[in-house]
Amino acid sequence: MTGGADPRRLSGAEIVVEYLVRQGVRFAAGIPGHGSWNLTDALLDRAAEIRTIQVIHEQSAVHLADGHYRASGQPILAFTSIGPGATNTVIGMATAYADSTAVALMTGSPHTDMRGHGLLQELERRHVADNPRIFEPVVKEWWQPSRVDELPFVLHRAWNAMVSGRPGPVLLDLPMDVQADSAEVTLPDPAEREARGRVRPAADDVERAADLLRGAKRPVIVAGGGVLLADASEALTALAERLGAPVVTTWNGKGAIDETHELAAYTIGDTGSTSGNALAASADVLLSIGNRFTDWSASSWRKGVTFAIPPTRLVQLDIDPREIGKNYPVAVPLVGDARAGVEDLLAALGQGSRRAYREAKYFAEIQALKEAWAKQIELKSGSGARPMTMARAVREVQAATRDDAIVVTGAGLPQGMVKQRWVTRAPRTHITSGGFSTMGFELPAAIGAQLALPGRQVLAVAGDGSFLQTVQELAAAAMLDLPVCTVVLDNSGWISIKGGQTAFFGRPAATDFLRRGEPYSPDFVAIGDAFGIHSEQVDDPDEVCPAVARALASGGPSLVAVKVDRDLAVAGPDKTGWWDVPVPERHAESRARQLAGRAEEQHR
Ligand SMILES: Cc1ncc(C[n+]2csc(CCOP(=O)(O)OP(=O)(O)O)c2C)c(N)n1
Repeated sequence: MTGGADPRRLSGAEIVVEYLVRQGVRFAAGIPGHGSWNLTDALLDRAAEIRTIQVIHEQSAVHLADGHYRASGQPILAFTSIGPGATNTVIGMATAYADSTAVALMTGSPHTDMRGHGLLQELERRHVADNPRIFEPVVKEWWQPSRVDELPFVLHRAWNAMVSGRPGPVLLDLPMDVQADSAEVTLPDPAEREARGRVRPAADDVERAADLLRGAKRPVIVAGGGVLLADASEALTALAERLGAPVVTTWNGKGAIDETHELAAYTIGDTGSTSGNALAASADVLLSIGNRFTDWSASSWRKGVTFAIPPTRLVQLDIDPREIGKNYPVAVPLVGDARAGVEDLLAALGQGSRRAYREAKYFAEIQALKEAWAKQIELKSGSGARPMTMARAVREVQAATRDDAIVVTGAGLPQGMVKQRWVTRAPRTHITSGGFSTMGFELPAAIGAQLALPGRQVLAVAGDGSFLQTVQELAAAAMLDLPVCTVVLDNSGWISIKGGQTAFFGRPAATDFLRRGEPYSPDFVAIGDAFGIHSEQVDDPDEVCPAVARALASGGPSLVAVKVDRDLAVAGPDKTGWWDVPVPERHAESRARQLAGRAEEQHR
């Protein structure tokens, strides 16, 4: 990397671009406008280093950057004009914030000397140039410099905030005159500014945690998204083997361990696995890593369903001290990086015969629980019924892919189905908007993942409702000619919502897509054709794998629409835990169930 010793005269936009080049950023995704003309002009001069990617909606620019980061660990830039373009990104930033992923967003802002006058799309009635405050709850930091010579400082501060500790999105709201003005500046050398190294938990805490784990009869490891963010999978697997502990995963933790490993006990929570929940709930010592115990993962904290803490004793490892003890009492807190913490635990535990656990009764129990779960999922996943189950469709889609293929999900039944039934072999190959569960995330995030890893198979697996929220990005994929394959699991409606509403309220409401009383779907093949990409429709379960294989072999963007069963009995993932949904008294039975469950919840 080049140093910043010599002062140079650069415009604000050039400073931004030069800094990004020094950080190794390879892409800038967005939609230009008045507010970012200077930036896109400066990007033209550095096109060899940073490629500008056109999306069709600004939400997608942020999802694309997010997908790039989740797949590769490398942040890129998303950019917009001022006002509506900027505001269009809020859902993307919220998605990144919920899941602690690094996204750099630059939005345009009014000229500093015109602030407050209502220039362009300025929001100024409460405070001048107020647009960024819309983002306040969903960014780690936001900056709005007023002078060009502030930029070198602002850039390294913002970058550091984005990637250090618990990562998160940051916003640079850059006035148009600041983008245009020039100054003599010395650009920071990133190497001299970055918070390098991994934060290690306190040594005495590590010793106490190791003692607890050493003495455990039923240890369980819960891996959250923090394991993947810290690239801790290898160490985690070694620790699991050292302890003979099964590894269960949250939505974002899926992929922390190869799911074909004998100690992988799958996902937890309400649409997790029976093995994951049974083991986590009966652990004597639970080691949680980079996991924030959300309601989805913890079955709304109902005791004994996914967790029972106490009597389980909790060792909680997290980079963010604010997560420690938030939802459960902690026996040993470990504040630190997931990989450093796991490596330190391994060192403290010392040598032990790695695979001796196979002799233990506990191991036999783990295997029995895994087998029972495998048998259970076979019912829907192995079904030959027509219309096909979504579970079968997911199995057939995976059958057409390589082990290192990346699957991206966003919301609804496909998100839960993939979590529950896709066999994830490697870290960063299961990408989902876990915390925010954002409809429309799949395709743009898949484009970002594909840009990051061109040699990989990348599939966006979406429901029809979710896909239609960002369908326009087929144009982005087409212009880039990327081989992203979108699989639409089409059940003519928001069927996850219908299922939930029916289960909890006894009747569905405005969730089917109907036309003249019949289930309605647009012609997805015609949509693919209209965008000029390979597209197919499949109704027969035996045809899904060949169709996806053809789509992947087409070498360009593709769309495979799969008709799946709408019948609620088979439509979704298996319910494996508990989810607290408030219902009114007029739905007496359902309310009684909710109140009974609530009485056992442990979050207060
Ligand atoms: C942007 C956004 N809006 C609303 C929701 C609430 N929501 C979650 S799943 C879902 C329906 C998803 O429908 P579809 O993608 O067709 O999948 P299905 O569940 O029908 O299989 C909705 C409305 C959400 N998660 N994100």
